[in-house]
Amino acid sequence: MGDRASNGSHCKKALLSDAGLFEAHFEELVWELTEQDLTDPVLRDAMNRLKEVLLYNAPGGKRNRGLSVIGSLRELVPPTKLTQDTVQRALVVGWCIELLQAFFLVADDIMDASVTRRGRPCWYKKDGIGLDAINDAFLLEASIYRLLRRHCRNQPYYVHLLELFNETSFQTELGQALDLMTAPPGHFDLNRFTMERYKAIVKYKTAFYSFYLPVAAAMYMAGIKDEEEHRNAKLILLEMGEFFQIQDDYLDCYGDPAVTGKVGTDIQDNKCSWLVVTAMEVLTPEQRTELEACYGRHDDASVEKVKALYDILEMPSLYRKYEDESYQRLQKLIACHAQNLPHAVFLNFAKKIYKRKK
Ligand code: DMA
Ligand code: MG
Ligand code: MG
Ligand code: MG
Repeated sequence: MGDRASNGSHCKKALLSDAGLFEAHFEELVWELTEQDLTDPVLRDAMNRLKEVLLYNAPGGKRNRGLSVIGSLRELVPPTKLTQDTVQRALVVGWCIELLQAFFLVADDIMDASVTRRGRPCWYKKDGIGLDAINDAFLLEASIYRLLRRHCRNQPYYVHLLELFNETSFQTELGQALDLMTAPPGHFDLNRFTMERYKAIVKYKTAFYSFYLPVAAAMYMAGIKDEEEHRNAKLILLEMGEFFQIQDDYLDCYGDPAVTGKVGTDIQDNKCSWLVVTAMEVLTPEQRTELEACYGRHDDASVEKVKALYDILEMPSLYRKYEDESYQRLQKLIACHAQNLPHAVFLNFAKKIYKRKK
């Protein structure tokens, strides 16, 4: 198995799109992580477990985050300067972001008591897994740093990437902390659902890791370290990230589980979702009393009452209005703040998320 990079596979890979290349690379990374170096025979069972965890939890997503590392790098570096090795490394860094996402999702599904993810049972819901999934999440996180070390250790941007992944993980964990403490089970006080709180939660739990991280990684790989450039990119990307989570919240209630791959839990979980925060802004006092009596409850009748109220308040049309406004805002931000960075870095990303159904 040691000699995988045969000429044959290189020829085949030359014909693949970035998405195809990205996909094709995964198996090799799993092999590296589980078979190549830690060969102590006493670890065999643990390594088999890691392999199973990687195969179940890393693939199967939309890949927006992972693919945008190579996508952004192609906008930042002229094709003649983009070596085969650099492309390979961008694919690895992209997979590191997908692993970070898998790490967060395995834990998030336990904390949110979710049932399905990507059209299959959540990992912790699988027979015989349960809370052992907590350690599996740690393994997914550790895998990131093993890959970065193996593939990028000699690159001038290695320390930048390490700091970026560390900082972004911390920001996401702070966001998850805010998300969880704003959804205390059994507390039915709607006052905590403010737009200000909402924006803080989504900026930290979603926007940094989903939007700034992949583009910032590509910028460091392209040798762009300037703080002002990063600040500008962040401004645009965090706006996109906020909208992305608003979509996620909308789809939690209005999405088709057959398309999103997950069944919503935000109402039952008492979450500070965009829907409840926006509803709070337009409710009558009577409707507010009704919402307070049903939100955060697990029985189907209560959940249905909340959904009926959302329909009466015309949340789908408020959402579509918000989507249009957000898109306009984003175009302006790109025009004003992209400065030296190619607009395509941001526009490519925007194209993938606006009007999404999953
Ligand atoms: C997701 O928030 C945030 C992270 C860091 C995983 P969420 O719980 O709304 O996500 P999902 O709807 O995918 O469970
Ligand atoms: Mg969740
Ligand atoms: Mg969550
Ligand atoms: Mg959600």
